[in-house]
Amino acid sequence: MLAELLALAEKTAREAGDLVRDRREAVERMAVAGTKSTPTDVVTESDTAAEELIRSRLFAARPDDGFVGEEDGVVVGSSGVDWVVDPIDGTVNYLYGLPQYAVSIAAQVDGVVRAGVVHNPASGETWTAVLGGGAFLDGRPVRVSACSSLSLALVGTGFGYDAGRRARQASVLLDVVPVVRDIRRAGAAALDLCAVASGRLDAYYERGLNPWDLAAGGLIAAEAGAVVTGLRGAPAGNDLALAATPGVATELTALLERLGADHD
Ligand code: LIP
Repeated sequence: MLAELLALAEKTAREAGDLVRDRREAVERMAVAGTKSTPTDVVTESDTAAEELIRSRLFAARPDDGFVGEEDGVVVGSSGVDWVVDPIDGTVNYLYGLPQYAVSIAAQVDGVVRAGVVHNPASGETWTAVLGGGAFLDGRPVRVSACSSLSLALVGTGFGYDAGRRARQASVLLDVVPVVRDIRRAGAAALDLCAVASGRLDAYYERGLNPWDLAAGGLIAAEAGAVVTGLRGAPAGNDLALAATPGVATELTALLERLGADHD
């Protein structure tokens, strides 16, 4: 069944990816259709159109499933399978025409994420994983890097839409920058997690992620050998999500706990 769920998720992510990419390429400037938590937390017509397409394809194939989507919320199912969907992760990048955004679809079975796909429509790259089956990029196996020291780690991170939250995240970063190789801020959590899975980053951490930012990318990173966790023994989640090579994870977790990165 996991292979079926993954195949459905991948086919649907590619179709939604084509839709949002074609819409983006058809215009010089993408319009903001609305805002959510703050004036900088934007939604475009492509976000909602893609979520509608994803929802209709998944329900056409599996009408009894549940659905958790960034734009249109929750549908409770009866099958035990719930889809956790971000139609465009990295919406601000999408708005500005930066090719760093992704369609992220995860299948949660009895509350556990067991299959996931992250598709970057601009680059065409597609990461996939099923629980216990390893992680893949365009069908080829991927593994995290061999980096085993925080001081040599290339670390990704991100900032929230709330100004106070960003100020707090920046103050944590002030203490992270001097003890790592360098920082990258790419702007899409799902792709940051896949970058860890592919060894393009040695670690990534962020406070404030939603389940749809984290579900598929978190599984892919874990199946590639990353430690995916929160702080103080908590699972990766809204307080803080961290994905890193085993060698870097211990040092980075200890540092972020000491800095209180999991609270404002
Ligand atoms: C984004 C995340 C990113 C984070 C942004 C935002 P969205 O998700 O992918 O890592 O820094 O604040 O949460 O809003 O583009 O789906």
